[in-house]
Amino acid sequence: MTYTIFGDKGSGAFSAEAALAEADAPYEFRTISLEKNEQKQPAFLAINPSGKMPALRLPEGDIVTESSAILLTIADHFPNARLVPPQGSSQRAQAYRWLAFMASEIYPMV
Ligand SMILES: N[C@@H](CCC(=O)N[C@@H](CS)C(=O)NCC(=O)O)C(=O)O
Repeated sequence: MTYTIFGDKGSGAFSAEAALAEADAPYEFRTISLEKNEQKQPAFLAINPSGKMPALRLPEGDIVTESSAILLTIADHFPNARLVPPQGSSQRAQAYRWLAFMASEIYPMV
């Protein structure tokens, strides 16, 4: 069963790809060309109606969007990869803090 990332090279999809690679997860990368505005075409809007990448299709078929949700989902699916610090630890709280900060404050600037 494979994870599918929808994104483009040089886009924020890099974070999802890095997490899957770090977890040694099976995945494929489907290119949605920003240059060709493919993120606004019906085929991709059916995956993410907001027309933004990345989007992640889970092996069971569910779609996850929003980069921070995607990263936390991958961390949940591959606990042995230890992509986030242990549950309940202060380090985990700091990881959540920086993820939220990057998604809500940094990403919109980029
Ligand atoms: N809140 C979203 C933001 C995603 C986002 O802005 N992605 C950019 C590419 S890095 C995008 O799809 N831009 C195309 C557009 O807005 O038309 C997230 O964290 O995943």
